[in-house]
Order: sequence, then structure tokens, then C-alpha cells
Amino acid sequence: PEAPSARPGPTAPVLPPCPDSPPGLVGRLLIEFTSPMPLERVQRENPGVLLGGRYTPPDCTPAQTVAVIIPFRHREHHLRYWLHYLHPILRRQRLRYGIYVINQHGEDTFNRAKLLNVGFLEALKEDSTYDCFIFSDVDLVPMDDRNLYRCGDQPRHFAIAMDKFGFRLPYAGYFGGVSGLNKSQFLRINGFPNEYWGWGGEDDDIFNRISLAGMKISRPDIRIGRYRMIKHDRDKHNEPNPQRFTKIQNTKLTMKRDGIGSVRYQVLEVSRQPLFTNITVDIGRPP
Ligand code: UDH
Ligand code: NGS
Repeated sequence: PEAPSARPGPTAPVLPPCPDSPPGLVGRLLIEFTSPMPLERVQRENPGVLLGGRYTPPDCTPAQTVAVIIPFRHREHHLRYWLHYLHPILRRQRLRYGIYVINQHGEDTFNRAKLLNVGFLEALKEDSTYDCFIFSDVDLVPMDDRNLYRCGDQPRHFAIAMDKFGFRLPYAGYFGGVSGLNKSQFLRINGFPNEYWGWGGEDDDIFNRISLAGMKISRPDIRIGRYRMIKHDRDKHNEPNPQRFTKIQNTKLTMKRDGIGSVRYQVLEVSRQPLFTNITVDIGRPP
């Protein structure tokens, strides 16, 4: 007798690989943040997204599985715009993906890079097949869907032409906003620093790590890597970090001991929402 069907049948069609250039992209997009965005509307408009914010293309097999990691605290209204714009874009890009909002518990000083380290580890606990990690601020929405949220043979910087910088890089080594590394690139730099409390410098430290590891940053065309940032005031408990200038001088020394290999935290809650997975975490406070 035949073995039970592991072979493809009518119920398990073999899908072709997803194309390098997805066919249904629209190019330049109109992005605006005028009227508030109700979460119910975003849910209604994205019925194909599975619990926890997971999606798999119905018509092809993607080469990568992408975890999108968002550092977060008290930005619910930004998150609703982000989900509204990004789910349809990522779907058109034919990505298999999951959205992870890493929510810093409590009111101690914010630590963006440490939250991103937590996101890397926790996404892999949810699904060990993630091989590409896109780190995105919650207030940045791409203005062109040809800016593909995938990983490549070098770490990638996506947010290179932000409206607030006049659609240019603010400086050649800028690596902030939205970036992506595959698993081996991320591990090669020992992940991100855990010791940047407050605003600034952590993205420059990540840039230094990448350079010190002998990698080069890849970027999209300047006409495609355009972003709108949702305008906001400075958050409480995320003041500019006065240590940031000296810290970024010492990446070569600190990256060996401070990174994904040394991150300590406690997950307080994992909550699978319809459009994202929310992970609330205690990451401690500055020494
Ligand atoms: N973030 C939060 N909550 C916070 C702080 C930061 O969710 O309280 C996250 C969020 O994803 C944000 C990212 O961390 O997009 C980066 O932080 P940021 O938005 O504070 O950094 P940015 O450089 O703004 O965008 C700095 C303050 C600018 C004040 C401008 C006043 N006009
Ligand atoms: C640099 C910061 C970066 C920051 C960038 C853009 O000066 O962390 O400005 O900032 N580096 C240091 O402070 C060492 S922004 O204009 O978005 O507020 O990302």
C-alpha cells in the first residue's frame, strides 16, 4: 500500500517560487496621517492576515521568512497607521512575514536597540524559520512599494530618503529608522548594543559593528527609499543620551561583550493580536 500522501495532491499544490520582482507593485504611494486610523478598519481591510500578524502569499513560495520588529512604547496611534500602510505593501511584495511589536514595560528610560535584540530572539522562539529581520521604527512608512522588505547578501538600510531630511541621507553613515539583516549577518556583529539608554547613537553603533565585521551597507535607489515620518514631540523618558558620543567611539571594544550574547530581559506577556504579535518585556533600567 502507498504511504499516506506526503506527495503533492490537489489539496497541497506545489507553489512556484515567488518572483524576484513581484508583479502587482504600484510604485509611488500617497501616504498621509491626517484623520485618525481606527484599528477595526485596519483589521477589516486586511482579512488575509493571520493571528499575530502572520502572512504567507497564497500563490507562490517566498525564498525568505521575514520578522518585522518594531521597538515600542505608548505609540498606539502611530502603530495603527503603520499597520494600515504596511500590511498591504508587504502583501504586494509577496513576503512571508510576521509583525512583532516589542513593548517596553514600565516608565524607565527607553532603549531602542535592546528592544530590537529582544525582538530577534523572541521572533525566533515563535518561528525558528525566520531568516530575515527588518527593524522598523513605528513612525516610518515607505512611500514606494518597490522598496522591498527583504534581506540580501549585505545588511540593508531602507529608510534613506526621509521627508524630515529633505529626502536625503543626513550623513553617509546613517543607519537609523528602518534596517534589515539576515540571521547570520546579525549574529556576525553580536546583534545590537544593549547599553544605549535614551535617545541617539545606537544606530551609529550598529553601523560601526557592520563596518568592523567587514560588511558593507546596501541601500535602495534614492528615488525609491523614500519615507514619511509621523510627526511627534519628543517622548518622555527618551532624552538624548549624553554618553552616546563617547560610546560610539568604543564599538570595537564593546561589541565583543555587549550584544545578542549578553542580553538579559524578562518577557511579561505575549499577546497575539489580529494584525501583530505584542511582546511586553522588562528590559531593566540604566545602571
Ligand atoms: N519609541 C517608542 N516610544 C518611545 C520612544 C521611542 O515607541 O517613547 C520607538 C518608536 O518606534 C520610535 C523609535 O523608538 O519610532 C525611535 O524613537 P524616536 O521616534 O523618539 O526617534 P526620533 O529620532 O525622534 O524619530 C526623536 C525626537 C524628535 C523630537 C522632534 C520634535 N519636533
Ligand atoms: C545622529 C544620532 C543618530 C540619529 C541621527 C538622526 O546625530 O542616533 O542623528 O537623528 N547620533 C548620535 O547622536 C551620536 S534625528 O534627526 O532623526 O533626530 O539617528
